[in-house]
Amino acid sequence: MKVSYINTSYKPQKTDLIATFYVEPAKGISFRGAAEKVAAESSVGTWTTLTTIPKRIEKIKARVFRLNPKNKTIKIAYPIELFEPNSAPQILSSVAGNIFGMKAVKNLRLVDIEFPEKIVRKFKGPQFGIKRIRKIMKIKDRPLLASVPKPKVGYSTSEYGKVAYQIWSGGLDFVKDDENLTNQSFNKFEKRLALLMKIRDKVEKETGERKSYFANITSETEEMKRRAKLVADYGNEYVMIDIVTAGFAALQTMRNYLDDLHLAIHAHRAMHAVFTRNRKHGISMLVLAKLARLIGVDNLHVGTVVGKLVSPKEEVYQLKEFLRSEWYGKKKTFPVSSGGLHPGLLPFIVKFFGNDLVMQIGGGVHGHPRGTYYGAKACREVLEAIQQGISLKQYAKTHEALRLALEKWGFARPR
Ligand code: CAP
Ligand code: MG
Repeated sequence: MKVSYINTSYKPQKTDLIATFYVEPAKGISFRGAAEKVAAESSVGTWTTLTTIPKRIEKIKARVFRLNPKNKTIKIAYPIELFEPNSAPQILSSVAGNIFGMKAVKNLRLVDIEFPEKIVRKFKGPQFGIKRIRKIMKIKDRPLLASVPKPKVGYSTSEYGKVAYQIWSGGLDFVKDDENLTNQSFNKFEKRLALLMKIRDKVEKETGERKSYFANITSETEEMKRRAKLVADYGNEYVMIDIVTAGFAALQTMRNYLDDLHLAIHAHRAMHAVFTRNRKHGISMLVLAKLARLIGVDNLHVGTVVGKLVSPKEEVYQLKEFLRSEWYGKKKTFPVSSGGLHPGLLPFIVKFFGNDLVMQIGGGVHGHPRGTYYGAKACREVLEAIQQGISLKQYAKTHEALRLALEKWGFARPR
């Protein structure tokens, strides 16, 4: 019995999940044929007609309701009954599962998912959001600043502590563990946490400013829970999770677990470029950002446009707009701009993003000719100059840290 999946007169229901795909059919397969197969394989069908088909199929099958052969995009409506509405893994196994491996497509990219309100409300979303984070950090309206000690892995715990002291006392708000720094033999998680919390207290006293730590708890989920508990016991505000390598089920578990610990999530997206970078195949960063905010991260890395990692302007624009948009009552997520930034590039970033932003500057702080403290100071001096409407060149005349940073990097965009 043949089930058909293309119905261009279908009007999507309010409760449907709508996916937009870029589809390049394989040789010998028509665009419609490929669209039909994507809808079948991502909902109820398989490669051949079947002898028995339950009546329910007509109700819950996916429907291709829009086809645009010119720009090779299709829109598919998925009835909500196809999903376990609060399971990110199951939703992805449907609309982002087998279809990428089908021989019927040469390339396939999941460009966007429009989640129905009924599904969005099943997820927690960010625990704090931009407004509450600003209150906690006592930072009213300027961008927030972070730095990762570099080299990204290699410092002993005590060496790491020294760099952290310079980051915080130089004027930055957050010290961030790098994505692959977790619990190495030479820098154990618990020791690093204990030391940084002591240093954080010292610098808060010295500067009168709130300081916090994106402690990378990424690990097997039970271990992440244990580490999160330790972070909460010290009264730190954040944990950091590499959400792609940890996985969406783990992120959901941790989002639930962190509720009682009142810990915000800084989401690192290491490994995302495996599937987001190729504009013809994979899953867009917008879909990843929607899943991250849906499950509930407070900060999410979104790229820089001008830094060392590929992050196209229109993509970063779309991400920052979504993360800070009204979305069925979900709190707003801080976009994090990071990757090849240095003081000379910060004015572009602030202009592009506005103030509701976390900027992470690693090499651009620790490569400062006078070292980390001055690198951190130079970043704060940039924000002062922007606040006062003074050009960096002008401000550098009376601010040594900034002058030396501009001397080394100028306004160069790294490759
Ligand atoms: C940046 C970084 C971040 C990248 C991640 C790094 O360091 O710590 O992980 O920004 O990319 O390890 O490269 P630098 P994205 O500041 O020294 O470049 O933010 O695009 O997810
Ligand atoms: Mg990193």
